[in-house]
Amino acid sequence: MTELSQERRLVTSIPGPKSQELMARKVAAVPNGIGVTLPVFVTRAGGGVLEDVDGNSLIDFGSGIAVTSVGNSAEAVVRRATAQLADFTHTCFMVTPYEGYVEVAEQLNELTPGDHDKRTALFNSGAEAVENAVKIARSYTKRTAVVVFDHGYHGRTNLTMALTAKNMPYKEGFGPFAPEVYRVPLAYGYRWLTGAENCAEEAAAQAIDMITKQVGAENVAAIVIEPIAGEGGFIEPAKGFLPKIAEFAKANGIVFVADEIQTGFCRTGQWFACDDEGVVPDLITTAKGIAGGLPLAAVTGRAEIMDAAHAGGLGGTYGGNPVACAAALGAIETMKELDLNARARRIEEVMKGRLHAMQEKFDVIGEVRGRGGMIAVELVEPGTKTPNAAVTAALAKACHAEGLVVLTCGTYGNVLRFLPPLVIGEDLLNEGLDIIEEALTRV
Ligand code: PLZ
Repeated sequence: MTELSQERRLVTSIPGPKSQELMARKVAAVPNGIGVTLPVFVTRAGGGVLEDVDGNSLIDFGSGIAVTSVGNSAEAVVRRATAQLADFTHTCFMVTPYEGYVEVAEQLNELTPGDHDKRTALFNSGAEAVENAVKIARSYTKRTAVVVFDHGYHGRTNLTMALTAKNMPYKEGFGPFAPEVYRVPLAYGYRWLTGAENCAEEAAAQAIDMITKQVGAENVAAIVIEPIAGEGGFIEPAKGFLPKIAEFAKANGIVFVADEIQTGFCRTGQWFACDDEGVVPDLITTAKGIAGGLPLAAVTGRAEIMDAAHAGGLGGTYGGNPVACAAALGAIETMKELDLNARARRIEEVMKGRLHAMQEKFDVIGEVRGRGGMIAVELVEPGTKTPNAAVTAALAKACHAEGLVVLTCGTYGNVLRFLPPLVIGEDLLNEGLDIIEEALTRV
């Protein structure tokens, strides 16, 4: 097959006629509830581009929501997964095991924060990993309550909907939700009423006060937090907040769970976002970037906690599928070989440089934030902090029309986020930023 050329190329309007035809078939065959951000049907993808059925080539600032960090169809992922496909596709690890699963577990035990004795269990999706982290924490602590945070996102299954903060579109009409879930404040510096300087201290004090007074620390099995809130708006908790919450958990026998499903595996310029403040979680959930696009997820954590669940208490038919495990080993190999942490930090440097300059020029940009290849702008009504969802949607639409895939997020729908594959070329990165700048000029 010919090499995908790393360029933006528009030969039709976006979406083109063939994509529109396919979209009509989608509407007739797939339910409404499965939304589509940009109705362009993809035929091939790699590096920093997606090619569509009409022959357009789009710049990818989404990575399929932070998944293809190593790029689509990365060489080592394809090589290892292909070999595994030819050998065997499935046995069920719980029936007759295979080495790939154990190797992925060993890699995760080594790469995740902390040098304590660890174990890893594999699953299929992020939500399933979070569900299992809660099961494990409850089994270990013999407690039931779970504490989560404002702006948190943890999935779409029943328990993880309960853990997720935002109602629309994730929860509306889908209740009742799982009980014993309690939500506390997150240190969101930009919107903290008494100012960003006081945010970490005050937010942690409020969170701890709510846990001790409203729930009772002795009833809490787990505190589950994203070290950078992803879907909620790429909110980096004010420095000092995470360590304070982790300390509180430790002092009270609560399992501290870092949900690194979006932030993990080099995305933020470090193996895991918790590394940034030296926070060592008891359990860590991973998925997305772990396997270069194949469905795989994991719970990794302290051996004594992970081993608390009785034999046969955890699992699933497909968890740690051999092809997905082979892909994960290929993805991890690629991350190490190409030093994707360094690439992510370079992406941050380029993006923040350009975006801060745009912030000077365009007063709809309230804040530029994020780390590594996980960067966002929060858009506001000029001169205020009032969320500007309309301008956010218009900007995304303008970028899409020019062949740049961007995503929005945020509790208030006013955050434009950028998650390029970490292997994207710097020319494409800059071209994408040019498109964003032009879009800002026009809206
Ligand atoms: N935890 C931190 O980011 C998935 C959601 C896309 P699954 N985020 C993308 C959508 O709208 O459904 C996510 C996450 C964090 C958990 C999850 C859930 O992971 O693999 O989508 O189940």
